[in-house]
Amino acid sequence: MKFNTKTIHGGQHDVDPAYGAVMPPIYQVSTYSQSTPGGHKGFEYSRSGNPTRAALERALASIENGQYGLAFGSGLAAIDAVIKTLQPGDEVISTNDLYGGTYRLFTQVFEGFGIKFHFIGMENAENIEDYINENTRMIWVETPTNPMMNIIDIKACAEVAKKHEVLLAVDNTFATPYLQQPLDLGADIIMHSATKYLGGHSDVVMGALVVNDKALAEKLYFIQNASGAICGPQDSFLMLRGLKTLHVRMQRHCENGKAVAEYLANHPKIEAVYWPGLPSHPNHEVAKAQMKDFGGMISFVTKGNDYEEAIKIVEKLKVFTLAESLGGVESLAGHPASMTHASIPKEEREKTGVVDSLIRLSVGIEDAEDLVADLKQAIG
Ligand code: P1T
Repeated sequence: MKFNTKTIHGGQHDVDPAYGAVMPPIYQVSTYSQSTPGGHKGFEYSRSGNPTRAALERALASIENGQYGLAFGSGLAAIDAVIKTLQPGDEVISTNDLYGGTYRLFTQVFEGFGIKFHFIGMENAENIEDYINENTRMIWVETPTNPMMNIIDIKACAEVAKKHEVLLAVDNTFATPYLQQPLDLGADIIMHSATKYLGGHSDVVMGALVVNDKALAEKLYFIQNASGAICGPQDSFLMLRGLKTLHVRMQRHCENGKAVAEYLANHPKIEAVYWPGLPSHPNHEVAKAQMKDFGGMISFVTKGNDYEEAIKIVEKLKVFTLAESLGGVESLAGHPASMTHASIPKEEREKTGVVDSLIRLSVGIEDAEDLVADLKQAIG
């Protein structure tokens, strides 16, 4: 099956043996009858497994070209499960530009349990080798990064990971499998904040993992069940509904992203535009090689790096809504320094470019002309 068919049919055979419904029913149930202890029909308790969630988990595995999918109550719950496969004393090498909540989970929760994180620039994958030692267990990559839109060469990272026998985990939230498929490029774990493009309608908070290795899948399933950070059947249904239009939504996000990025790049008041589709982007060639297109996430700074001006712009926008999150059909604007990345100390975030005047756009699927006109009236 090709990708656009998989988003609709992947893992969705025979979802309703009783009546042949084409969407899986919402099994709003916590428990299942047993004829004798252990004598059940595949499900015994909904933390351990639920038919609606199972249909979603098969769909997630299918669109990422993986064998096993797991769905969680949020993206951070999915990351939490991955890091719980490690032990005190283990080390992780992570992208230095990443979602503020991931940084907070790593530094303020897991460092307290004795796991060490190195945050480094990975645009050159050879940098990673400098930080590998006998305690290294995992490389954590976000690409494109949030919010600076750096592109990291997944294949090159996978080669380093294989050479040193450590796992490579890729947060594929910004790209989605429509644009890049990290397992095919050699990654071991794909993670998603499914809240974003996979759901696509700003109505569900959810996380996802996809892996190919059976032993790793079993470890993650054990943690999913033991720690219990699952998503409910209603949210699983909404996520499945969202997934079915992922490819058509992504195509429009990319088209509108291009129109907005080009408008901003030619604006005399704009200092820098971070979008991997611009030939001036420092990792444009890697993006061209590993991504099908360049997505709808764009960050920019105005000339003079003026905090007050950035705040005025986001307040003036009318079609773009000032809000956290991204990846929905509606366009959003955010101010990372005070919103999504406020949990990263100022001196740390400024090292990677997350300055007080940075604005992040999640370009939706409205008419591009309206989006550009909105930016025009807000920037002046
Ligand atoms: O919000 P949650 O579903 O728990 O996912 C966390 C997360 C993980 N990874 C990336 C790349 C993310 O962007 C996020 C969440 N990000 C936002 C809420 C945001 O506005 O950037």
